[in-house]
Amino acid sequence: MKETEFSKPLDLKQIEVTDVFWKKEMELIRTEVIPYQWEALNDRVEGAAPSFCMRNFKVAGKLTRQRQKDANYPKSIEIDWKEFEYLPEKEGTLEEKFYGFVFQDSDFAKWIEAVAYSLTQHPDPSLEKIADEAIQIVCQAQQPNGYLDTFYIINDMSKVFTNLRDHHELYCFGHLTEGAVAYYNATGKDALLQAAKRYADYIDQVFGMEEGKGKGYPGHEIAEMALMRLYEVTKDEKYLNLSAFFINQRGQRPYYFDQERGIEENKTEQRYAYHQAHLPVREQKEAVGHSVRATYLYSGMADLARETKEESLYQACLSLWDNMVNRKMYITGGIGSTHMGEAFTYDYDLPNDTAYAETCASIGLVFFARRLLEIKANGKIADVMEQTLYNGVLSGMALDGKSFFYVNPLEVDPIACQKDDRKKHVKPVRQKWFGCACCPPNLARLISSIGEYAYTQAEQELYIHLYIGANLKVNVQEEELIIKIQSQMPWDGHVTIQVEASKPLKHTVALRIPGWCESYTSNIDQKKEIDYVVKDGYLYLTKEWSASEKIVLDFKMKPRFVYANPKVREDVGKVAVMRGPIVYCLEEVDNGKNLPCIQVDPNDCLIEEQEGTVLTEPVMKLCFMAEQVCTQQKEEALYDTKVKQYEAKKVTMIPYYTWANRGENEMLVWIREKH
Ligand code: FUB
Ligand code: ZN
Repeated sequence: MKETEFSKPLDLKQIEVTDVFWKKEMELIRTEVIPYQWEALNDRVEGAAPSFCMRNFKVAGKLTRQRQKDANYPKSIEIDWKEFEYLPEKEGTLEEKFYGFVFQDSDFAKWIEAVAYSLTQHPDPSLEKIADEAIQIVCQAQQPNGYLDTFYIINDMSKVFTNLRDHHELYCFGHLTEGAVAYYNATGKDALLQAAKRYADYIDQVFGMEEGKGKGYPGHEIAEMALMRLYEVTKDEKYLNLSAFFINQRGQRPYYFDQERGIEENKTEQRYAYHQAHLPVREQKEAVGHSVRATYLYSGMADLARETKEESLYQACLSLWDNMVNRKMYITGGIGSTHMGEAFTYDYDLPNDTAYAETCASIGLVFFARRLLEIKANGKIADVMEQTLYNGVLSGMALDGKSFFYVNPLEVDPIACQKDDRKKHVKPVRQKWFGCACCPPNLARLISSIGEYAYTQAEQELYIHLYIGANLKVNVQEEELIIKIQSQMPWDGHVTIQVEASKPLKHTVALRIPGWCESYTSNIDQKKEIDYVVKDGYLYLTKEWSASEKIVLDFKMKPRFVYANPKVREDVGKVAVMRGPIVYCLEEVDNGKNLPCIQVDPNDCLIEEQEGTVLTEPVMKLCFMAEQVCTQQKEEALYDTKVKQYEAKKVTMIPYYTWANRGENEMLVWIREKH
């Protein structure tokens, strides 16, 4: 790994997103998701599963104050711990009880993070006031020693950090820290950051290599990358070291998760892999276990590898990336093939109709991709990041921003979701909210910080990984380059980039050449003869920029049939359709029922591009002639020897992310191929 190739995301304050496509998504987050989520966090949404999140913080704050005033005030309440062992969701009625999942605190943390990003793009004093008040409520729950997790503050302080495997304290800490750093960066206000630091300092006293400290690590990762962010903003090496400790400790024998239970190693136990704790991280080559946990760990590993320039850790990240995206990823960027443990299964096992493909897992994949790009730009990694964003991530949210998918399948028959237990996790329509509301706020924080994924800066280069329209202020040799990007992605590959310098400035603009385009053209101020180098999927344009110059790029975008590796048993004899980064699907509302009865001959098929809408969303639809099995008028036998007849049928495909916005109906990504 070469330090000269390292880059970092631009500060969101340097970015003004102007992109038609992403601006609309960001506006949905700002105007729909953030206010709705605030109501949900306060249990004010009629008909939605209550969150209990802010309520838990208030109860914890009250207990913290009472315990400070009165040394004899009970430090625990009577609870049946068994109830929390594997099923953390608990209903109760008593005032001073904890409600919801053990990780309910993280709902606030993700919300405040999204608020922070949104404020950088759209200052909003009344939202900021609500956020400041919420932060106050959260900070009041903090213990004098810095501990801050409402589940244990309310239930029993004597048991803190006794169940790292299941109880998510370090997960909630991680989210809290990410939210705190984001809010500080956006507003300069540090109340939450100070709280996160105090909590981190306390954790640092409890865990570490030193004698007497615990040797544990998070059951659900995220603290690793959160601590790296805390280190970045505070420059306090304590946080870097703590992150490194958690990463290095994972998978060491004897297994901490056994030790904390006081049990012997169980050789047949799958749960080590579920937590990515089966091996020390540098020996891990295969993405295993719970897919969100995995991507969060790998993101933390990439952060650490970059910071410490450790080649072996970086190589482990690359192996895990390779296994994940080349053997375990749906074409949509979905990961996690089974709902059992929300997990990866085995190589090339990608069932379409029982897929889990949690929205959070795709988001985690995007986190990991960006971090790998920070270490070394590579077009193939950016391609996956783009494909995941436009498909598996965006499908998580309805076009109006009012409902969400947790699970993102590639084939749906609504009746199966009702009647087949193997598919009950698949919903044919998005839900307003979830008791376990991890995905919607995760979407909110990713979408509202999309600029951090599109552009990164190195000493000599500005990288444009995603063509998202924006005005950027880039610092170069203590001067400023203004870069104005205009693009119609994902519908059109024409991009213009205006570079403005108040005095001549030498810098490289590194432009990703999307893997999906067969050919492209580029020019500066209409001069075709430009000096550039192409490396690892990027076009490096180095020159002395002066006054105002315009780069024009044309990435040829046309529909294409895509085949899966034949080892993907589910997709043998089937094709998917893509255009640019967009994956397409058939929906019943356009094509009638029984979508698996449709077949297409990719070698004899002219795809017509049709500008249109799905509801009010402007999209490019694809239409072509296919065939469909003729169904007889009278009842057909379940099995017979009659050769089936096919009739011509014109079909319409819509972008995958727009499916299930027009009511409950069938959907299909992989279409049967006619030979
Ligand atoms: O455990 C916390 C979050 O809830 C996970 O990241 C999601 O997969 C969901 O299980
Ligand atoms: Zn989720």
